Amino acid sequence: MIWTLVLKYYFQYFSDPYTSLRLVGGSQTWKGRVEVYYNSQWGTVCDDGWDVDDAAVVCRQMGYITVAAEGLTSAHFGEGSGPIWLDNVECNGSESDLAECDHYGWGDHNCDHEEDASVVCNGK
Ligand SMILES: [Ca+2]
Ligand SMILES: [Ca+2]
Ligand SMILES: [Ca+2]
Repeated sequence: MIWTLVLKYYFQYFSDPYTSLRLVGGSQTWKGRVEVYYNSQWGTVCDDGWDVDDAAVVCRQMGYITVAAEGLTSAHFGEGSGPIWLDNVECNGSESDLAECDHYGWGDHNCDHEEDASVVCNGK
């Protein structure tokens, strides 16, 4: 019984390679290019289908308020490098984690870095 619980927590916390988000290239901490840490590597999000609902999830996940969250396209805060982890992200806006939203699958995309997605959260 206890081992079932231990295993459950082990898999919950250590087997999920998705860990966190950061915003890069903005003049304030609450805006920038969205970068996702997955499989020990920072990567970007493609702008295909990127909209305010997706931006709201990023802002909420990072602890910013989501009113007036904006999703920006076409590498608004500059192009990232490394893998493009997410494409065609479809959040309904209420998810607590970007990884809960529908998308093509980690690393599966038809984009390049000039399509990197960004957000502007509404300050703190
Ligand atoms: Ca695009
Ligand atoms: Ca979307
Ligand atoms: Ca796409």
